[in-house]
This record gives sequence, structure tokens and C-alpha cells, in this order.
Amino acid sequence: MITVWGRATSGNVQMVMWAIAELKLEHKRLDVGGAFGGNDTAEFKAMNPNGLVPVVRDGDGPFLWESAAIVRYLAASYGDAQFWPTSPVARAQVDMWAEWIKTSFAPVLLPNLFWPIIGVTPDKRDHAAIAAAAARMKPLALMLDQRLSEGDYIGGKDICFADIIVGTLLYRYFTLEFDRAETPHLRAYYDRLSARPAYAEHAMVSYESLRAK
Ligand SMILES: N[C@@H](CCC(=O)N[C@@H](CS)C(=O)NCC(=O)O)C(=O)O
Repeated sequence: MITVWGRATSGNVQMVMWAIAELKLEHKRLDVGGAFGGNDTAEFKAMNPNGLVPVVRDGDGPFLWESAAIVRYLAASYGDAQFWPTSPVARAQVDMWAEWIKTSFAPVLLPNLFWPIIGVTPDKRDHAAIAAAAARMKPLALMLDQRLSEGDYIGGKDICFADIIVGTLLYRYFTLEFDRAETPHLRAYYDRLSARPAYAEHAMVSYESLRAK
């Protein structure tokens, strides 16, 4: 039994939940963080000193944090050779996109577009800063579009752990109101992910409760 601490509206929790669902693992999720609170207690910080969600425990194993590290753990433990490529070079070729989404794409999307749009009422938004961030987003989206012109998934014909790390954010990317680049391959990839029941349930989670009123 896998226990997940973290609210369903957290993108990082969504990533872990989507992986668990793709791998069909027995689990329970506890609402922690955001409006639920509970992540700044000494008890929670003993599990994750950062006081952030998600935290995962597999059976009576150690407490794990950092969403992408958790996805890699789950994939290595429970995935087949498609989901977690056994060849180090094949794995590195998809893992580089997983690292890239966390270190290049997300740092533009989340603090510069998602939160300035969702976390600020329309009358108080910095529209110039949002337009500048949208312009910075375009070459990144085009880079991912180019990769996805080469195959249905990050690693080619079927889904692997890197798609979970890359794909989770795309729900926010494609549903936020901002000026996006024309990316037909990325859009087709997002549509392909959206057709997966595990993605629809765990990654396409409404963020309306996070919207500033
Ligand atoms: N790098 C960490 C970031 C974790 C993180 O920032 N979690 C956010 C939610 S997405 C959080 O716990 N925020 C405080 C809260 O929800 O109360 C990861 O990928 O797991």
C-alpha cells in the first residue's frame, strides 16, 4: 500500500497520483497542504523537512519527497521495460526531457504565468509581465513540439515515466488564458494524454479553487 500526503490541486501531487494510476498501484491519498494545512507541523516536517507536498511512503519504507524522484522510484520499482527503460542510454534520452520540464519549462510557466494569472484578480494583473512571460514560453513549447513530432510519446510509441513528469503540467499550460505558440504536435500529445483515464482523473484537476477572488 502506497500512502500519498498531498492535496489533489497540487501539480506535484498530481504527477505522483498519475504515475500510481498508470501503474495500477494500491494507494491512499491524504489531503494535506494549501487550504487543508497540516504541512507545517513538526510531525509533517519529520517526513519532509521542506514542509511541502507530496510525500510518499511505500509500505513501511522511508518517506520520499520530490515528485519527480518519487515517479522515478515508482517506475523503477513497478514499471516494465517500456515504462522504465532498462538501458541507461535509452533512459537518459527520455529523462533529459523530464529534467528539462522541471528546470526550464515549469520555472517560466508556474511563477510567471500560472500564479500571476490565477493568483491575481484580473484588475490587478501585470499584463506586460504576463505578455513577456508568454513570449519566453514560446521557444520552450516549440522545442517540445519538435521532440513530439518524432513520436507519439517522449520515448516513442508508448508512455514511459518521463511522460508523467513532462505531461502533468500540460493541463495548466493548455487551459490557462495566455498567448501560446502554434504547437500541433504538442497539442496532439496533450489530446492523447487527455484520452488516458489516469491522466483525466489525476492531472486534469480544476484549479478554480486556487483562483484569486
Ligand atoms: N520540488 C518539489 C516541490 C513541492 C511543492 O512545491 N509543493 C507545493 C505544492 S505543488 C506545496 O507543498 N506547497 C505548499 C502547500 O501546498 O501548502 C516537488 O516537485 O515535489
